[in-house]
Amino acid sequence: TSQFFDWNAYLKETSSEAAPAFCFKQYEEPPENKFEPGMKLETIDPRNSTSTCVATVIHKVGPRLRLRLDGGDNKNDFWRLVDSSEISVVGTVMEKGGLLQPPLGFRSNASCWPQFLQKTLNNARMAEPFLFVPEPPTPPENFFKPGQKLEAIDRKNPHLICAATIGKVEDDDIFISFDGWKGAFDYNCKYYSRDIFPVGWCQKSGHLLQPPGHKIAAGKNKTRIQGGPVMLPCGSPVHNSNMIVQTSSAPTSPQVTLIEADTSTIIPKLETRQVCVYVNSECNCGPFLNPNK
Ligand code: MLZ
Repeated sequence: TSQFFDWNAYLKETSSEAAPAFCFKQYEEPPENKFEPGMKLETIDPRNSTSTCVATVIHKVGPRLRLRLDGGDNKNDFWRLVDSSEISVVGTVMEKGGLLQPPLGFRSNASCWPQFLQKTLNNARMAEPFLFVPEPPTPPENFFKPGQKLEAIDRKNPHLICAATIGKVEDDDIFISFDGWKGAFDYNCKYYSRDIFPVGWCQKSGHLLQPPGHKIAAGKNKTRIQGGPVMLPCGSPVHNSNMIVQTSSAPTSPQVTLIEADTSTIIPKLETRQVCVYVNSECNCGPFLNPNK
């Protein structure tokens, strides 16, 4: 089970405790996900909460579904749990006397919507009612305490669930801070948010958990290396949009340390990890590095 983040060791290392499961609006056992890519369902348009739209399952990970609104674009996919109250069988809104609406940014003229809808639903594979799991109960009050650890969706990268800590707790609100990321991804939410999970949820549900980040202050040599050194051919462009490269100041050894690389966008399902890159000082460093450093 070495593929899983060792929460026990981390809790010890940080002398902290996990937020107890009863704090969360999640089932103790993550629900089964029997949806399949291609199936259609009804959901609230996340960018326009007054519209109920048709969506297609694009992908599934553990109890989560990646959804795309029919008639919309492919840049606004979003994720829902199989036990979300925001998804239902196609036909639900009509039963209640409502209508299926075009998504915000519907790709053609609004007058084409009825035709588009008919076409998208014709011969579609509908997600059957038994696939939808009722929403778990809401805990009676906010039981979270500052300092407790949890697993939380990174709302800027919603495919990721990461190690996090409860910050300020006030009334129904809690502050979620992501371990090792210097506040860049932190947010406030309700204690009954569906975006937060107890420690161990990812492992139980077969979802990847992002371990704490290791942002390193510039100029300090505090790199914690998870992966082994990677040898690159001389002059390799060790720079792309997913990497931050830091050169060491020692003039005799132009060592380059790649302090952060999100491999998830290059190789899906790999964790964000740190890699150390050594550049041969005898040769040309390529177009992306300053040879005088
Ligand atoms: N590669 C991205 C993702 C970071 C994810 C952090 N999650 C708390 C970045 O470095 O910005």
